[in-house]
Amino acid sequence: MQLTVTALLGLVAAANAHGIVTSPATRTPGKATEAVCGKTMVDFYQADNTSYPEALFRAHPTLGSDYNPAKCNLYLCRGYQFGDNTANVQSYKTGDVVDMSVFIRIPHKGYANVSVVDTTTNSVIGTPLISWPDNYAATLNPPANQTKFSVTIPALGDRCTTAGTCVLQWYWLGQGQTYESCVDFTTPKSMSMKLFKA
Ligand SMILES: *[C@@H]1O[C@H](CO)[C@@H](O)[C@H](O)[C@H]1NC(C)=O
Ligand SMILES: *[C@@H]1O[C@H](CO)[C@@H](O)[C@H](O)[C@H]1NC(C)=O
Ligand SMILES: *[C@@H]1O[C@H](CO)[C@@H](O)[C@H](O)[C@H]1NC(C)=O
Ligand SMILES: [Cu+2]
Repeated sequence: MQLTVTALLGLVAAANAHGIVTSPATRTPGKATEAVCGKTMVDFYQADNTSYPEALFRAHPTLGSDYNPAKCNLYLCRGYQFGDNTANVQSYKTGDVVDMSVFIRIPHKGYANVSVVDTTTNSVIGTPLISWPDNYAATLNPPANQTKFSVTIPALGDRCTTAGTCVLQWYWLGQGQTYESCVDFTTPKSMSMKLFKA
């Protein structure tokens, strides 16, 4: 059987990549991501959405002039931009329990967590909502509670009222490979106390 070079590269990429959040819906790359991360990056993740930046750089040591590292942080939501994901914004409120599912294709013992991240500053708001300090995805069939779990939305004040600002980010670092998946969400604006006094 004849395999084209492209098909072979596809197989290698598929065999190399290991994880993604499958539910709730996570950011995917499109035109807005291409505008700041470049076409090579978008093609790479569209071919295998479980891949990771270390593999991207191994395959493409220089990403080309359409990659703008000042605007494309490959370690925040894999670099995927909100502009491609405006139709996938969840509405949560403090105390909501969010069920999450993760697909792990290949194990890599490491640590992982899910945090609320302010994407404008790439900073974690508060502390991780759940974390696995040292034994995440260590075996081919990891404990069910590493791939199906829930997190509770904390009090966020008014920091997450604008779509695109806040994500629930799943972050996994296993054997030098970093994986992120981001769920965009908003919480409602808190009512001003003045409303009650009037
Ligand atoms: C990832 O890619 C697979 C295969 O193309 C597709 O079935 C799946 O829906 C994608 N998942 C996400 C979260 O984009
Ligand atoms: C996850 O499940 C394992 C057993 O498979 C158990 O030992 C562990 O305590 C559970 N962890 C949590 C956080 O529930
Ligand atoms: C979450 O885990 C990643 C690695 O998996 C780590 O780099 C990061 O510091 C952790 N975040 C927090 C807030 O602990
Ligand atoms: Cu690996």
